Amino acid sequence: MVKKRLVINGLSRTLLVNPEDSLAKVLREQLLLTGCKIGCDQGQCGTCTVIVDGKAVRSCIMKMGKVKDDTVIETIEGIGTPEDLHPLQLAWMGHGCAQCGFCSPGFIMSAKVLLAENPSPTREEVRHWFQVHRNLCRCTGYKPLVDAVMDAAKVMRGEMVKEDLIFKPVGNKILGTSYIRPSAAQKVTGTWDYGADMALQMPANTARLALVQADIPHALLKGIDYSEAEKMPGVYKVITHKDVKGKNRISGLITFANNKGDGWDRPILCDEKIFQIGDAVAIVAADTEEHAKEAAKKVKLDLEALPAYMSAMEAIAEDAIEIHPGTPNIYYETNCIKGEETAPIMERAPYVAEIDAYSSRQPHLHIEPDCGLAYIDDEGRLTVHSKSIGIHLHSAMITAGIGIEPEKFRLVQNPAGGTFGYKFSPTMEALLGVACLALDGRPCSLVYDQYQNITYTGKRSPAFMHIKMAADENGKLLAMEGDNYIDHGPYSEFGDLLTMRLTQFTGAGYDIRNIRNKSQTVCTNHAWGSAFRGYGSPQSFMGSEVCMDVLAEKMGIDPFELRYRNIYREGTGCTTPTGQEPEVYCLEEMYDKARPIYYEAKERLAKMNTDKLKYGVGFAAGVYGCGLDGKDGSFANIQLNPDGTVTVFNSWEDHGQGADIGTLTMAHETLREAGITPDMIKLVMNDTALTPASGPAGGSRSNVVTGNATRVAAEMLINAMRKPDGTFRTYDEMVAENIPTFYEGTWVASACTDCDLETGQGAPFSNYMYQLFIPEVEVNVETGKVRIIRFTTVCDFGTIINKIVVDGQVYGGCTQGFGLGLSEDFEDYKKHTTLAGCGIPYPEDVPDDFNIIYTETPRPLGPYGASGCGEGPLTAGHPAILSAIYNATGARITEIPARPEKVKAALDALK
Ligand code: MCN
Ligand code: FES
Ligand code: FES
Repeated sequence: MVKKRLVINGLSRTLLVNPEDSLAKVLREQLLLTGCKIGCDQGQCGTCTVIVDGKAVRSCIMKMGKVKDDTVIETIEGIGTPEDLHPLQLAWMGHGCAQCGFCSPGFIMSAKVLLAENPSPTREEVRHWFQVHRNLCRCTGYKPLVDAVMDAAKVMRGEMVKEDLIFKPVGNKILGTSYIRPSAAQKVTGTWDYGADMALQMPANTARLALVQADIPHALLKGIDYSEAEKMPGVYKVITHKDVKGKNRISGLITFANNKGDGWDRPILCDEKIFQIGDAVAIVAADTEEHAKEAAKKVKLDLEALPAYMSAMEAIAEDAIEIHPGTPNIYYETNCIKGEETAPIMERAPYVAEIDAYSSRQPHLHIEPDCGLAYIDDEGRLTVHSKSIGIHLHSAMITAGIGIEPEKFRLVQNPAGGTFGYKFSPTMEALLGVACLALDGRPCSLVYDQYQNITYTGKRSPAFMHIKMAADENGKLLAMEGDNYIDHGPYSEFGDLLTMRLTQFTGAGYDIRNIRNKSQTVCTNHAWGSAFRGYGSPQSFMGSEVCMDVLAEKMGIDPFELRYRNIYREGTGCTTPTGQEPEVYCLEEMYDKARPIYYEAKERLAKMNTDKLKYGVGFAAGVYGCGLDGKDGSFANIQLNPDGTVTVFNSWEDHGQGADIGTLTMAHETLREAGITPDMIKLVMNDTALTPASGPAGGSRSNVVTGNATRVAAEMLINAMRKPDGTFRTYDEMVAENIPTFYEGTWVASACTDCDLETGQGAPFSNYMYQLFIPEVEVNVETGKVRIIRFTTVCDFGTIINKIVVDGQVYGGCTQGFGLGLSEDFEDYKKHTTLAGCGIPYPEDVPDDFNIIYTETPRPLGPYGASGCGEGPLTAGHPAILSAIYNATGARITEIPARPEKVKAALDALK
């Protein structure tokens, strides 16, 4: 131990510290200054940035031994108060920069130093500053952050007043405006406590957990020896499958009856077999995290290695053994069978294109590592807090496995630092539940490090797409065929649903009357497949959008033109691939807006080419459905309080997208009729003990489905409050007249139908979102490096509920599409284990010239005309980038990510 005298947020403090500990650890664990967040703990993400003697420092890599006495340290907690926020904090709120908010404190501290050194930076200088300080954001695409710094700088130079940083509503209306989300102030002050922060606030007897994980992908588990581990310092218990009181399985909830598995394929703690690297075999519970981790290293596993199938093609080979004995490795097949037989059409058609394409195992790269905690609550319920984005769904998936009655189980969502869908899979929840019961109810916490977070959370399932399309002389699409495989990893959860998305979205956006498209789900030993923003559509469009480009090339027409000739148009009888009538016809207007931008870029870029640098523009279109298939529904409750305020209860889980502002706005738009203002609406969200089953926040369904349920609840209350003369009753008047003050709103997509299991035909979604992507790229032909220099997107999400939220969804989602197209992957268990190693885009990888154009076609079944928006931006940006690379160089790439070596190889092949 050493004694240090430090000046922290203006006050002198004497601390006793371990010189080997990082500054971040001391700030967080000794001083509970948890605004300093740990994303990577290895200097790659900047979430831990604090100011040390005037410099922006990543405190996770600064050892206390190096921090001298009298060092002046500033953290986010020291730069503003709720009444007097720093201009950067206000600007962060005003520009919607705090989506999940996990990166916000680090960015703000970093920017504060920048503005101290350079009060008038250019946008490029801001971007470069964040780049060299390794500030990462996974949600915002960076542009709003640069906007915020530029505005804060103006305020600090006296050119703008603080008040103008925040949107203020005119009158009592917030729908369609940039009203600030309720959680914004906590996020920018570092007081929005994520799971790892809450874990630090737990009582002294809390058990800290560490996992014993498999280091090979496929094996028989013949024994677990934890005799040495048990004797290690601080250890309370080593928990194995023998301690699990229930079935020890997570149910994958088979969605479709023709699935060959039963969904009970995933152990909570491995008992007979290891199915993938990282599988949890035991949990060590100890007094500190360090003790738990040290002891975990002492657990010895007796494993008999089995052949490992690391891709779909390996797992379907004839000699491959069944990964789950009794269930074939290909366990699900879906077919899109629409219109006439396609083979004769293909034969006759003047133009046919056929491609093989590969869509990669994209990692989610949420910056907050997975984490959670468990305890027994005051009503004796096993209570788990986690990042779950489906609290009721997950309860149903794990209670039997843990061995607890559903009514004795409570799941609460913590503030989440981004999930992008991986939290559709309930792993952490089941491990915590098992541990808490095995420890006789002792509270416990489990926090992954970034390595575990990357290697042991679900991934986007790779797809091998084989697509064939035919057109007539005029470029009218005649037919489409497909034969595709999804590599879903070892666990079946939602694998059938994902594969069904290939039936629903391959070829979507175009009037194709005849389709035969077969897709199969394959069990492998690589990372398990979980939901990821866009869910099935990036794979689908990697097939059909790339094929459209090749078809246009065969016909000698522009790919934009081929698409335009085939889009959904009213009165033509066109339908989606599943035979559903589009709910609106907005594509023509969107293409009309895109056309001049695309052609202007094409002409301009062609003139910019040099020997070394080639320029091109690409185009692709994406469509996505809002909802779970068929008659998706949701619940939301509302209550009028004695003081005239209103409380809304729902389980619209928040990844960071803005469930809070969504709920507030949906309720307010109706309640405002009675003079209720936004500050009179309280939100109670995401706790199975308190909030109704609104369904998971996946499939971009919440704005439509839970938004509608919230609207309906508000309408029920307003109708009850309305007096015959048109004025509204107060709470006291309601009580006096015996009128209930609590209402349960519900909404169901009643016009929808499930897709037929034989043909895939049906009307699965009440609403769709539509988006066009126009990237402009620069390709260095010497290195193969591709840079996106400008990006335009045209979107239709129906009525916009909150403008900065939707802008933020588009910037962030498209940026993930850039990563998908160019850099991100999780394939190699040695290389792809850090945020940087997985290819996450840093600020300078994303263009600042990033433009969003909206058309707002009201949706008949959307709340106030709104559709969803979360997933549209990650549908088809990547084929658009490949199309731009082709336009620039003539090299056709059909596998992502198009990393430099792949582009270089394609360029060399041209020669
Ligand atoms: N919205 C709006 N107007 C519209 C449509 C949507 O203002 N016309 C707002 C909604 O109120 C909501 C947000 O946009 O705040 C997204 O709405 P919606 O598309 O309904 O999606 P969900 O709320 O169901 O959120 C889930 C969706 C998915 S599936 C993933 S994955 C995802 C995403 O949203 N993960 C995210 N966005 C994310 N954003 C962040 N920052 N972090 C994630 O992990
Ligand atoms: Fe410190 Fe990532 S840089 S936590
Ligand atoms: Fe930046 Fe979520 S807001 S990581």
